[in-house]
Amino acid sequence: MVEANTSRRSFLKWSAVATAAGTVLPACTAHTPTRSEGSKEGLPAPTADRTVWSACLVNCGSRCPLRMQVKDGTIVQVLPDNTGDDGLFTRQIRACVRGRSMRQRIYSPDRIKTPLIRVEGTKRGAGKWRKASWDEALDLVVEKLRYTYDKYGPEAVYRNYGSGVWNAHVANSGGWNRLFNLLGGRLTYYGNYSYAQIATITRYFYGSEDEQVSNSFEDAALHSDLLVLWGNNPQETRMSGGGLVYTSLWAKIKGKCKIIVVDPRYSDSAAVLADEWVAPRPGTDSALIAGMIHVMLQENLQDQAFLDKYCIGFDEDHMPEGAPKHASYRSYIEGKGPDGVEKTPEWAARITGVPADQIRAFARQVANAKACNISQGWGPQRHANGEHQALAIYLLACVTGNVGIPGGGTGGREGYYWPITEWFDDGENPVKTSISCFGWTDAIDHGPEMTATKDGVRGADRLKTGIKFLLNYGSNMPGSQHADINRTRKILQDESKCEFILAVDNQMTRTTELADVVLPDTTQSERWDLIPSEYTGDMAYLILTQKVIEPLYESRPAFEIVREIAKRMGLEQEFSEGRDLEATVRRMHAKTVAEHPQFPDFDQMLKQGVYRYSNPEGTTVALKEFREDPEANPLDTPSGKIEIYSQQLADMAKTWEFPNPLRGDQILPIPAYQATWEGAEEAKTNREYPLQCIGHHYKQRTHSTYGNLSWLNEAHPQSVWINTLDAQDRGIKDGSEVLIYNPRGKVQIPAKVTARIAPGVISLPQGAWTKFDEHGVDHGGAVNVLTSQHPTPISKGNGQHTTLVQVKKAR
Ligand SMILES: Nc1nc2c(c(=O)[nH]1)N[C@H]1C(S)=C(S)[C@@H](COP(=O)(O)OP(=O)(O)OC[C@H]3O[C@@H](n4cnc5c(=O)[nH]c(N)nc54)[C@H](O)[C@@H]3O)O[C@H]1N2
Ligand SMILES: Nc1nc2c(c(=O)[nH]1)N[C@H]1C(S)=C(S)[C@@H](COP(=O)(O)OP(=O)(O)OC[C@H]3O[C@@H](n4cnc5c(=O)[nH]c(N)nc54)[C@H](O)[C@@H]3O)O[C@H]1N2
Ligand code: SF4
Ligand SMILES: [Mo]
Repeated sequence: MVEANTSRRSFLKWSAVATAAGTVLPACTAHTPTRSEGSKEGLPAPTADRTVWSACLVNCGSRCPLRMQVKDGTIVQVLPDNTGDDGLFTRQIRACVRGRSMRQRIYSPDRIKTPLIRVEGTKRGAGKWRKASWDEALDLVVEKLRYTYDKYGPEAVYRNYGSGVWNAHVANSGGWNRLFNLLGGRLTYYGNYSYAQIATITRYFYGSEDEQVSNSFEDAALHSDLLVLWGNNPQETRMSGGGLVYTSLWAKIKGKCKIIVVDPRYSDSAAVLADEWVAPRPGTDSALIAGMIHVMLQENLQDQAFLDKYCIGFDEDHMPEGAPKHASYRSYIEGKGPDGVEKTPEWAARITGVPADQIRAFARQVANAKACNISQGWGPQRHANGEHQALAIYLLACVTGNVGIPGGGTGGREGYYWPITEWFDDGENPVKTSISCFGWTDAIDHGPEMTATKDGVRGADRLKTGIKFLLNYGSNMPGSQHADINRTRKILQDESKCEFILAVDNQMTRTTELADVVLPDTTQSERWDLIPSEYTGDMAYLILTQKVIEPLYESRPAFEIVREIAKRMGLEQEFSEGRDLEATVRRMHAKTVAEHPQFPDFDQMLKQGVYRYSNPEGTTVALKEFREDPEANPLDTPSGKIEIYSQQLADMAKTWEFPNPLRGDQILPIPAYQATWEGAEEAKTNREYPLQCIGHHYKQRTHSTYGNLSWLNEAHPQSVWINTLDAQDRGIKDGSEVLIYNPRGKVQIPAKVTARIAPGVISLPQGAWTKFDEHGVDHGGAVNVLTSQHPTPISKGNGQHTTLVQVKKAR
């Protein structure tokens, strides 16, 4: 926490704001709304003098416009979008409970008020700061940048993964990427924490460099008779009214499809949308699918014509040249492969916990549907065997011939129409070496030991140097979101490893606490930007966000911070071409309009705030061309077909190294089930840590963002979901304080005892802020105190839903 750093001027400014916020609080929480003119919400009329468009732009997969009510330079109320309607392609982009709490984030006591420098001689994370002037702080950053480039070269400079300002046209990079590129480049990362496993593995199956999305929910609503939400929870993870919370509900209410949810947790999507719930143990979906395909083969329900024409590797008659005998997927199912085990529903039931009869019934429903959209979320692939979990779900869509037809899908995530607006130009990074986004703590700890075939270094055989200059901008990785927080903190506290850490945020977080210098960014309401939609299905939009209020305290928009650094390094003209942030935003908008004249001009956007447009093709039907003519439109795989057996993966299995392999560290050429370290099967035999712990994405926060607000803590408290039977065994009652622990850490938090989670599984919603006591026990409920940094085998990504723990009543 920052104390004693606030200057008198900013203190006075702060008290004024606090008082203003204090006086208006009741307006927001009042329970006596009267329907008033100008307010569609039925809220009390705002006592504001102006309404200005802003937005919530956190990385929740959507973006929501906000209509800020401003009085005397203070935001007194936050209202959602009031344009659009309830049409499938013209929907209102209503903010969720988080965006509507924006005012509490803007005026939070955790706001960073001035630049801060860690007090010399104190440890990183000790929380001892001295207030610095902008000049002093920026000079220090410039000195450290020069030193790092001179002494270690550009590969030692790293901007950490961070999604706090995701996808804003300017704030997304904040100008940092452009600056680094002008300075000679930086070590980059590939992949992301969201879907590293599926993004990497897809190229071997469908041949695309990213995940292969499925048909959109709009398409499902109009054309499917069965929608399977497979580890996919749109009601909680896509909460914008402009996005999938709405289109999935539309599919339920107005569509003709039945909905099945496959999730170890009875999620909000299961509660709101599902006709049926299938609850496999985490990390066992590929076994469930093997059991289902066994049923289909026994009953001849597979779409053999599709498999023969569009795929290789399903059976022995369609294998690539040189593949060994009995290596096809069908041989694996029939027990003719190397393991000799037939994948009957009973076999699958023992691994997954799903009863064999339910597996049979589920298989028949999927196979007999005329058009079934299997829509895969990213929960299943955020596991130790995530790559093959994702492949197996793709496979089910292929075996049932649903790929490329209206109402069907690829087995990937629901499709979308990507916004077409202009992006800030980052320039080109001269450094071609990259690491997996999950590999940065290793690159700090032992960078030069990291190689291509062992650690997935790309663009070079090995790293030349470790990371020496770390930027955390809009990122809460070090303190909250990366795995194994205790290990991460320890690595960062060793100043001989990473020599300089810069954090740029607007809240004092568990990450900024670990930095050497902290710079105060503004919130979105204190700066200009263009914000596109993201995963919103077939309707896209653009929001012009304005500087609603003056930057609080001494904060500055990141873009202006970077411009100052560029100036000190003699690069201002190259960096900004003489434009400030507002001018940069205006220019980008002008470029968008020049390319797409249908977009309203800037003055019109100032008035209307948000501009909607939709997919010119109607709804997204993924791989339609391939389905129509696979010869003319081959996939980018070696065979041009869907590769259920991948020779490339078989070859990688021979060359990639796993020096200290854990169970599951292997590369398989087919989407077979792999038991893993800390997986479902290990849970059954591990007496010390017998519970599987996942950490779902939760309504209270977007990751850690919004996690420090009392309104949201009250609306959606942090607690650990535990099954009634597991709780009974341990004498735990609903609301009891429990200790969750494993060798990596300890968390103490109230229990939510519920039948809404499968026995043997707990879920501690990810993203909570740690609150360590003097014994190192976290009372905030941060799941990453427990998770492992061990990377997944192929993408070297984050299997953060794979963790074994024990739970007991806390004394
Ligand atoms: N165990 C576990 N861990 C996970 C996951 C999981 O499922 N389980 N999920 C992973 C996933 S999918 C992701 S995407 C990552 C997300 O991890 P992060 O990208 O680190 O996301 P946040 O925790 O929201 O942190 C974003 C930071 O940006 C800051 N911020 C917000 N607005 C601004 C701004 O305007 N300017 C600046 N400078 N900063 C701002 C916020 O205050 C916050 O500190 O977490 C990953 N971690
Ligand atoms: N409210 C809110 N919304 C968010 C975010 C947030 O933090 N809060 N984060 C955003 C971001 S960056 C991302 S990447 C997405 C994440 O979106 P997802 O990755 O899809 O979200 P998760 O909650 O990790 O997983 C989805 C569901 O999968 C289940 N699950 C976990 N393991 C398994 C498994 O092995 N098999 C099956 N079948 N199901 C499993 C979980 O219980 C959960 O209900 O959400 C985005 N939206
Ligand atoms: S968190 Fe996402 S859904 Fe909620 S208001 Fe913000 S952008 Fe919209
Ligand atoms: Mo994510």
